[in-house]
Order: sequence, then C-alpha cells, then structure tokens
Amino acid sequence: MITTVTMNAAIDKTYVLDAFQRSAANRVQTMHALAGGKGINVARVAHTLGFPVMATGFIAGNNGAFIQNDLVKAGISNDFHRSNAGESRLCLNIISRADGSSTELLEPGPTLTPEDLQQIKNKVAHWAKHSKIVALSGSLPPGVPHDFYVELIAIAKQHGALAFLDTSGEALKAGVTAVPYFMKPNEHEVKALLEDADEFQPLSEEPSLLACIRKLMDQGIACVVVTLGESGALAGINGRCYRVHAPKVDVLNVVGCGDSFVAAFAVAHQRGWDDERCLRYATATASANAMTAMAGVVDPVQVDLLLNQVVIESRG
Ligand code: TA6
Repeated sequence: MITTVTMNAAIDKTYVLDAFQRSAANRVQTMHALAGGKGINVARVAHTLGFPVMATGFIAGNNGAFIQNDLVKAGISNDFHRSNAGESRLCLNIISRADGSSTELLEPGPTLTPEDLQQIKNKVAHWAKHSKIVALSGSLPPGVPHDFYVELIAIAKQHGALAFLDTSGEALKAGVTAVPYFMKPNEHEVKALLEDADEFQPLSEEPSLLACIRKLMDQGIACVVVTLGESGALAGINGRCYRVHAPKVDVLNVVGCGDSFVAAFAVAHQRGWDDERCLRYATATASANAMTAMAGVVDPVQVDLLLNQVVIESRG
C-alpha cells in the first residue's frame, strides 16, 4: 500500500475561460472543484492506476468536509486528522484558452496547533506500518515547523516504509537532510539546494543539473528526479542518470503533472518494475494528466497509449 500525507489539503478549483482579462470581471465558462493538494493528487492517481492507497494528513472546517466527501465518492481510503483550526484552503487555477496560460492562486492554509502535529505524527506512524511507501507531498501550512518533514521521514523509515518527498523551499531544504528514498525537486529548487551555487551554471545547463542530481544521490537519496515541465525530466535512480523526453500531447492543464509522476513512479516501483520502466510509466502518467482539465486526474488507457512515446536516454 502507498500512504500519502497531505499537510495542506485543498479544494482545487479550476476555472476555464476563453480569455482571462486582468482588472476586469471575468465570466467563468467551466468550473471544476475537486479534493486537492499534492498528496491527495498522488493518492487519486495511484488509485486510478489500480494500486491500494491510504490518504492521510489534516482537514479543517466545511472545506475539509468537502475534501473528505470527495475522496469517499472517488473510493479513495482516507484517514485525515480533523483540525479545529479554521478551514482547509482553496487553490485556484485559472486557465485562459486564448493563450493556454494557467495561473494558480494558492492560499496558505489554516494555522495548525502542536496538538494537530502530534495527531498527524500518530497517523503517519500507524499507516507507515501497513505501507511500503509513504509519500509526503506539498507545502506546510502556517504553524508547522519548516523541518516537520524531517520528523515524518524518520517515522516512515522507522516503520520500514520508503519516504517519497515532494515539496519546495525551506521544507525541501530541511527534508533532504533526512535522506528520503525519492525526491522530485524542479530545476529551480534543485539549484536552491546547492550550497556552493557557483557549481551551478545557467539553469538550462544539463551537466549542472546532472551534477546536482549526482550530489544528492551521493548523500544517500536513491531516486532524484528533476522535472523539466513538458520536455520531461532528468533523473538519477540508484546511481545511474537518465534524460527522459516526454511525449508531445494536447495540453489542457499542466497542474498536477508532478503529483501524477510521483504517484506512477511509486506504483511502478511497488510493482517491482526496473528503473527505466518506472521512469517511462511515471512520465506517461504525467503527460496523461496534462490532457485532462483537472489536477490529479488521468485516463489509464491514455497512460498505456503514451508509454511507447516516452524516450529515455542514459546519462551514465
Ligand atoms: O501540484 C498541483 C497542486 O497539488 C494543486 O492541485 C494545488 O493543490 C497545489 O499543487 C498545492 O501546492 P502546495 O505546494 O501549496 O501544496
């Protein structure tokens, strides 16, 4: 089983407009509302791919009730801690058809209390005993120490589960010190992780990114995937590096592609597939997510159709 932890669950609202106009009253043509937040998206995609999941984390208020009901409707097992701290947040994604742009507005989320944090540690400890993978995904809301993922990674490892980490900023910087099994920084985040930034040439330089990946693998992190948007990813898996080229697809909404990658990689890993097949499956799933209007929603048939269009090159 894969347990996903969403510290900052959200209602993901996607607004589709013909042409978004700043400083104007915009009429929304299409609106989608779905339980979201990175960990929940990981759970939804892993569930879609047919793998047993348990979604945990915290929820609050009426928004929290919507999130939980949506997971129940989707048949996704969940065990969230219900906090008294206000309301779970909204995350908005405004898609403008005219220029294909996607603009996200992400609320900070409610302020958690020390009691909330203890409750979530208890839940992670409980479910980690029944899981091969614990996926820790997304931002930390106010009130949560920036190194909280260090504690959750330690709890996961203590109970024999592999820790997957997908976050950013200070939470990522601290989380890396706990040596997760898998991490998925984007190219900007991986630069921020380097102390001696002069080791890093312009972001687009593949050798520099590969040097960062190798440095992180040398620190004991088995899987380091640097996503490069629609062009794919650079990955270091068990000491070997790869350049992965994503298939060209008709993009509807790129939000959630990273979460879909994490979910599919975890599922493939748990199915015992080799490293390249894990990368292929994860990349095809991320591309399939871009073809749907909502984050964390993929068509498994589309995933299978895209598999052979993924190109993987060795980088030694
Ligand atoms: O990765 C996509 C997404 O999960 C959106 O669905 C939205 O919920 C956002 O990211 C939340 O990101 P955060 O880093 O604040 O947890």
